[in-house]
Amino acid sequence: MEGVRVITLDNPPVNALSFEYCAQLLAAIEAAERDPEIEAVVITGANRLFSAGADVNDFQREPPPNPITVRDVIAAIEASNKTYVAAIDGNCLGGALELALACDYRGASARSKLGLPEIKLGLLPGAGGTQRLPRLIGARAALEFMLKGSPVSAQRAVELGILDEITPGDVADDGVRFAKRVAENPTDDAPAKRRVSAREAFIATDVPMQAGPYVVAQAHKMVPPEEKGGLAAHKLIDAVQAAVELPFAFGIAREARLFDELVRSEPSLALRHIFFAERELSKVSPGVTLSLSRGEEVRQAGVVGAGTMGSGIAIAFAQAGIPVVVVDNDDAAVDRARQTVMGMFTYQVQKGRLTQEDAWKRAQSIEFTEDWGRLADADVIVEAVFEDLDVKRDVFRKLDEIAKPGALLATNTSTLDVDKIAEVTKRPERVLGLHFFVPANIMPLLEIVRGRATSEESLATAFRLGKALRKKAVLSGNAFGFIGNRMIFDYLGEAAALAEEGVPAARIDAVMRDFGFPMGPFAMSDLSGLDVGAAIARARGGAGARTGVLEQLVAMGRLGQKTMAGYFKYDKSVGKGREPIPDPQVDAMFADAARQAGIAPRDVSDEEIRERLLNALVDRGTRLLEEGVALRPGDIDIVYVYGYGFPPHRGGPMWYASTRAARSAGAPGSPAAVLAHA
Ligand code: T1G
Repeated sequence: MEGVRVITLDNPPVNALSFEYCAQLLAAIEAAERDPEIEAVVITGANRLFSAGADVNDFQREPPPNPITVRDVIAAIEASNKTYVAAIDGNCLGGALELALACDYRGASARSKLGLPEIKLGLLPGAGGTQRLPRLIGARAALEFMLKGSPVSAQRAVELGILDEITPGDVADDGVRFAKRVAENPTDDAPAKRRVSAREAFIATDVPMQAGPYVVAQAHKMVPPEEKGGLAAHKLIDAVQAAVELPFAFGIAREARLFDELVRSEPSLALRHIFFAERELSKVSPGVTLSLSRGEEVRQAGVVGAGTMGSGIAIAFAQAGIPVVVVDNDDAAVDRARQTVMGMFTYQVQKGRLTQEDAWKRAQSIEFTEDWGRLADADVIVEAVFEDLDVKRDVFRKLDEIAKPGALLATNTSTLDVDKIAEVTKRPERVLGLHFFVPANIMPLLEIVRGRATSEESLATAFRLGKALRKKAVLSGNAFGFIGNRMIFDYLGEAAALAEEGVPAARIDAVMRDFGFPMGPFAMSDLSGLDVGAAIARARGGAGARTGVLEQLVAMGRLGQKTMAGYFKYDKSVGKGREPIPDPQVDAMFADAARQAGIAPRDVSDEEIRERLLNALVDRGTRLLEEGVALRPGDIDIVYVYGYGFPPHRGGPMWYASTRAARSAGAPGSPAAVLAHA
C-alpha cells in the first residue's frame, strides 16, 4: 500500500534475531527511513510466527566484527519519526517483543503468544524490555510478567496493556491499513508517534510512586537467593527499579550492564546448556533428528492398571486432549483412581487453569472399565501394573491379542528388562518403555526405553507422543534402572556410605538442599518408599550397600513418608506430615551397623559430602554414556533437572562436572560474546 513499507521477519525456523539477520533488518529499516514516500512501517513475521527473539546461539560464539544486534534495530525504530506498527501472528518472544514494544502500535492475531522468557535462560530482557514494559503496564505487572517468563495469550496481553488490539483478519493487511490511517490522519487518541520510552514509569494504576521502594523490596523477598538460582531475578528487579527511578536513557544503560553480568554468569551458561540440550533430545542417533512425522499421531490411548501411576498417566493423556481407556479389575483401585481424577481437575478449576466445562470434558475423556476389549482401538497402550516381570509378561501376552495392528505397546516399568517383556508378543518392534515419573500428570520427564527390536517408527511415535504430552522425552537404552534410576542408586548408596562414616542423615540432606535440590537423598528415599528401594537393592543382589540399615528399617515397618517414619520421622502437625524430622535412632542404627562392619567414623566436610554425592551421579552417568545407555551428557542433565530435582541453574550433573575446572579457575563466560552485547 502506498506510503507503508512492510518488513517481514523471515529467518527460519523461528525468525531468530541473530547478528547476521539483525544486520539485514537494520538495512531494511534504514532503507525505509531514507524513502520520503514511506510514512509508516509495518513489521510482521513469516514461518507462522513473529519471532523467537535474539538468537541464543549468538551468546555462545564469537561475534562478527561490528556486530549488529536487536538493540541496534530497536534504536533505529526509536529514532524514527515514521509510524511503526508491529503486526504479530504466533510467537513473539524475548527480543522480538522488545522490538514490538519499541513500535508505536502493537496488534496481534488471537492465536499469538507474547512473552519475555529471558529469565528461563538466566538472563533479563536486554533490549529495552525492562525499561519500556514498566512504562507501558506499570512496574508491578511488568515485574510479574518478566519474573514468570511464561508467554501469555493475545487476549491476556490486551488486558495487561501490552497489545493495542487483537486483529480479526490477516495481521499484516490489518496492520498496513491501520498504519496508513494513523500516519495520514493522526488524532489525539491515535497519534503518528507514540513512543513508550516517552512515558513516565509507574508502579500500578492504584499504587502511588512513593510505594516504589516497597514494591521493589517485596519483589526481592519473593525470589530465591542469588546462590539458589535467583541471580537473574534480582538483577531483573534492579533493572525495573532503574526504570522507576531513572530517566529512560540511564535505565537502558543500567539494563545493559546488568544483562552483561548475567550473560557471562554460571547460572545463565547452565540454563542455556539446558535450552539446547532439550532441543537435542529427539536426535536419537548422532546427527540424525528423528523426524516425528515418521511417527503416528496418538488419537486414542489405553492404560492397564488404575494405581497411582496408571491414573496419573491417564490424566496426562486427558490433559493433552487424548481420550483414554483405563482397564483394571480391582474396583477399589478404580474408585480411588476416579477420585484422583476428579480431585486433579477440580484443583485445576480452583487454580483458574481450566474452565469448569473443560475440566468436565477432560474428566469425561477418561473411561474406567474391566473390559479389556475396550483397548482394541487404542493407538498406544501403557501398562502400569505391579512391578513384577511375570505379571507384566501376562499383561503383554493379552495386549498382543487385543491391540490393533500397529498399536504401540509400552511398559511403564522403572527397572525391568523391556526385551523380556517384548519377547512374549508377536510385535516386539512395536514394544518399548515409557517410564513416567510420579505424579505422571505433573512430572515433565519421560524416559523412552528402546528395546532390542523397537523400530524407528515406534520411537518416532513415542517422541511425538512425548511432545503432545508436553514431556521432556529422553531416549534410554534398555539397561537396569535406565538412566535416572540407575544413577540415583549410586547416589543413594553414597549417601548411606557417608551416614555409615558417622555423618547424620539430616546433615547430608541439608548439604544437598543448600546445593539447590528441593530435598536430600534420605528424604527422597522416604518419599519414594524404603520398601521400593529395598526391593530394588535386593533385585541388584544387595549391590552398593555396606550395611543392612535399609533392610532393618523396612523390617521395622519404617517405609518412609507413607508410614510417617523412615530415615526421618514425619508428624501430621509439621509441614502437612511431609517435613522430615531428624531421628537420632536412625543415626545410631548407622553407627551400630558401621561398627559391626568395621567402618570407622570420620570428620567429613560439607564440600566432601556434596562432591562425593555428585561424583556418584557423574561417574555412573559417564559409564552409561560409555555403554550407550544414554546418548549425550545433555540427555542425562535433562533427566536430572526434569526428573530428580537437580537445580537447573547448575545445568545438571554432567554439565556441573564438565564446568568444575572453569568454576575453580573462576572464569565462567567467554568474554568475546559478551562484548558484542555491550
Ligand atoms: N535462538 C536460537 N535458536 C532458537 C531460538 C532462539 N531464540 N528459539 C528456537 N530456536 C531453535 C531451536 O533450537 C530449534 O532448533 C528450532 O529453533 C525449533 O525450536 C535481547 C536476550 C519459539 C516457542 O527464549 O521457546 O531475546 O533443534 O524445537 O517447540 O532480551 O523454540 O531444530 O536445530 O523449540 O516449535 C528469548 C526460545 C531469547 C524463546 C518454538 N527467546 N524458543 O518452539 O520449536 S533471548 C526464547 C522457544 C532474548 C533479548 C534476549 C521455542 C519456540 P533445532 P523448538 P517449538
